[in-house]
Amino acid sequence: MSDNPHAPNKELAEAATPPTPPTIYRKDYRPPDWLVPDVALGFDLDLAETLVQADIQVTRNGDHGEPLRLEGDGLEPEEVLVDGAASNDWRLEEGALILPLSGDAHRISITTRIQPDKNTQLMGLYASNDMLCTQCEAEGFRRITFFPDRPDVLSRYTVEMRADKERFPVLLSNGNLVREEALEDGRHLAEWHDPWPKPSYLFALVAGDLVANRDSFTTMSGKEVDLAIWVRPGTGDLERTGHAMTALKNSMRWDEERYGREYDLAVFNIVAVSDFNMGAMENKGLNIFNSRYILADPDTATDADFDAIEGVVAHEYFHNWSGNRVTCRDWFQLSLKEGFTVFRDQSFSADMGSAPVKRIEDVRVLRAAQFPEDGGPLAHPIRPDSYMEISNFYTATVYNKGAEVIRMMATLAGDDGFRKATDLYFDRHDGEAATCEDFVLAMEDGAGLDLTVFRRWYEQAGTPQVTAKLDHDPQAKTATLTISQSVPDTPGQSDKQPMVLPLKTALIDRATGQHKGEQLLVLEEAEQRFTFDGFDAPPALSINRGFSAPVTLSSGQDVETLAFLARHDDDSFARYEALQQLVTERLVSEASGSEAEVIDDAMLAQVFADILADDRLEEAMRAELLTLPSESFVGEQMAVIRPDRVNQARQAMRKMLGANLAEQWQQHYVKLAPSGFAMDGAARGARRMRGLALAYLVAGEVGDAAGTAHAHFEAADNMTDRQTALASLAGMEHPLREQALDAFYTRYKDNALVLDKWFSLQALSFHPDVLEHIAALAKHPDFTLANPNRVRSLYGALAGNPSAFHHASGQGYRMLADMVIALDPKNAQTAARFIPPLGRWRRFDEGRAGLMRAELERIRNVDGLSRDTTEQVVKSLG
Ligand code: 0A1
Ligand code: ZN
Repeated sequence: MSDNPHAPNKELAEAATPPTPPTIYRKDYRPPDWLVPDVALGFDLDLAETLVQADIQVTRNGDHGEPLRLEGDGLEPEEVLVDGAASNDWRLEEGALILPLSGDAHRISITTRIQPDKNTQLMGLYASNDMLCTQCEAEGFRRITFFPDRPDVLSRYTVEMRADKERFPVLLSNGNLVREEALEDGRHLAEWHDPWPKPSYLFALVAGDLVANRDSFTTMSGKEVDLAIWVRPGTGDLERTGHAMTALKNSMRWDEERYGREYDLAVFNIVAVSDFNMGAMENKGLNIFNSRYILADPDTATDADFDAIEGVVAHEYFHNWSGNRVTCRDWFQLSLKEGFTVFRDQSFSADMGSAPVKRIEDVRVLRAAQFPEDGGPLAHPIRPDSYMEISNFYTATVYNKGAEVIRMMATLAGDDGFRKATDLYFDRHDGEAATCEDFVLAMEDGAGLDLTVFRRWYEQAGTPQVTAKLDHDPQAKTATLTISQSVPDTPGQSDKQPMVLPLKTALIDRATGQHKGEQLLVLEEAEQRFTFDGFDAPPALSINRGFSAPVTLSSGQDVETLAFLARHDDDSFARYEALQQLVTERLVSEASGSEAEVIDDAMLAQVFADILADDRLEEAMRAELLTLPSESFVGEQMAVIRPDRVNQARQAMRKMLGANLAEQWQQHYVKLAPSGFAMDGAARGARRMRGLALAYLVAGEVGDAAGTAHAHFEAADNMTDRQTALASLAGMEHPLREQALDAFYTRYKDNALVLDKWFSLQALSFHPDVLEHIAALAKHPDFTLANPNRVRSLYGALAGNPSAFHHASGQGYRMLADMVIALDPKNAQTAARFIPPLGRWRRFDEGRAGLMRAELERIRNVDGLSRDTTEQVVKSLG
């Protein structure tokens, strides 16, 4: 404190801003001082109190005199033994236990006591529906016992679990079950051993009253694997595990066929839990899932839910090799396992269903979640250079852009080269904690590539902006393509280098709709020219086909050319893209009042009509093509986002298309009416297209729209149809709205996952009173901050509904901030995930930007704000 009487104001202001957590840098990585080859854990499990005994063998790693540092978070050791003798020669430092050791190898035994049912953070050991389960990635293991909780310390685990047999009849951990015994006082014991050395973040246990869907799988070398998916008894959940089991077996076979990777234990267990911060977790041999990614039947889950389950089950299974057998050296390398595994699950889903549709969906997700992140205050490279809280880096950049980076390498390598490279990567690093650089080296050595320049994808954040211009020379009969790129500045990074961009390209003859073959153009410089011979007339440019590079591309082609591509491009992604571009340019121009030349109503309706009449199209692809870009995506294309104007323009376009093409929508609606329920691709495609037709009929106010939607709702024999109809009704000012919502609630009030949908679809609606609805839902007896799925169902939808969130009153921002402040002390990880929408404030008009900033500042000033939320808020304020 200063003595100067005039100074306190500034000092008070400084004192009032809570401290910023320290930053951890990638460049500071040092190998661990101590290794832990073997771990024996003993648990006396109970909801209120669990006793943990950890016996760890430690060995000095290299020649140094550093003490043993065992991380801890909220733990007090009850007893510390060194080689069996009690020790007092230890201290706690920032929660960690520091223990000086004289020799090079010791056995350390530590007893801790934890309270699972008080663990609202859902990290470490916690209770969910009277079941005990764990979540250790990234740094949850240190909430269970003191340990070198970092991914480059790999240990063999033996786990002895003891618990009351009646309340916890099922005891699961990683690896294989080696012993089961009855104990006194109604207790029992199970011992598990995992022969594969693993980092502590892959440790897991589950104890509870559970039932299993059991199956088996024979691996490519003929080994039998017992499979089980565990759920709560008496809930109807067991009957909802069939799809996940099929997905698991398909994943196991696919990884053998496509990557030569075989499963490596005699059992594979999956447990579904209701309270989970993320989607699922790949713990060795014991995957733990958010129940929404396991449970499905046609009555309670949509076709999209079925797809998500297939993808997440595959994702977690594929981690057994890309993540577990080869793990990460440190958390900066997270994309090593996540980007690669997302790429693997995307390829799997593409093989299981329609590859072109899957590609469009993956790009939609990337554009909705990752592009805004890359263009905002939280932008970071796929391999970040620093963090305050690692939980904040499970991002769309690390996952989805990371997958795009792997995809580009796969494109450059070709199928055979890529397989050689992944074989080399797995063989070279099996049992190791590797780096992104190791992966790139394996790509270079295995596929014979030089990725020197390509490595910039790991270093530079920001979405490259690409411009392509096609010039035609009628004399020389050549077409010349000039492509240029620039990578925008992002926090802490400016003056960036050009990236390597593999751009699949075709030049399409406008008369025949044909081209002479797709070419892979690889752009490496800021600007490059490519000349093509043999063009009497200017061709149409089909570029970045299949979205071969994750960039924003403007080709400056006129409306006629884009409309031609939307009708004729033989690459479905490029076809989709052409129509998206036509629509987006029109909406942006309307919302920003620009004079640009854009498609008019008649021409747009004609393109839609032609696509509606194109009988070569699969229904799922037709629906994909005819789905308008989201309000958020359109807003992102504006210099200053005007959410209300985007909403008006988009709604007007839906109405115009609905009304002008009423007959065609009606025809499809009738033609696609099912004769019975089916789950095959064609039936699902038809459901989707019919749902889209309904949405356009409603938007166009064709006939009795509410009556049609309500009839659809009433007739539905599956959740896809029911939800589509209810989403339309939820946006209407009509008595049938309440009637349908009430009916849905009454029918599903005991199914938490379906109730989540009930919350979401009301909060996502186009209803004029949506904000009041959300405020009322936040007070609904079924709303709770204790369950992350429920929080996301309401507040994720609020943040995802621009009309509600960006309401000019600022009420949307306030509601979100109120929730973050209430949730942060209970569950920091989940709370912090709601900051990025507020962090987008710079992109909006002054009024909204000010209101958003004010909410960030209000959150920032909360006493005792978590490290998770502080990091996101501080960076968002900039
Ligand atoms: N590795 C998991 C994601 C995950 C990360 C952190 C968690 O903590 C709550 C949970 C899961 C995956 O990629 O599926
Ligand atoms: Zn993952």
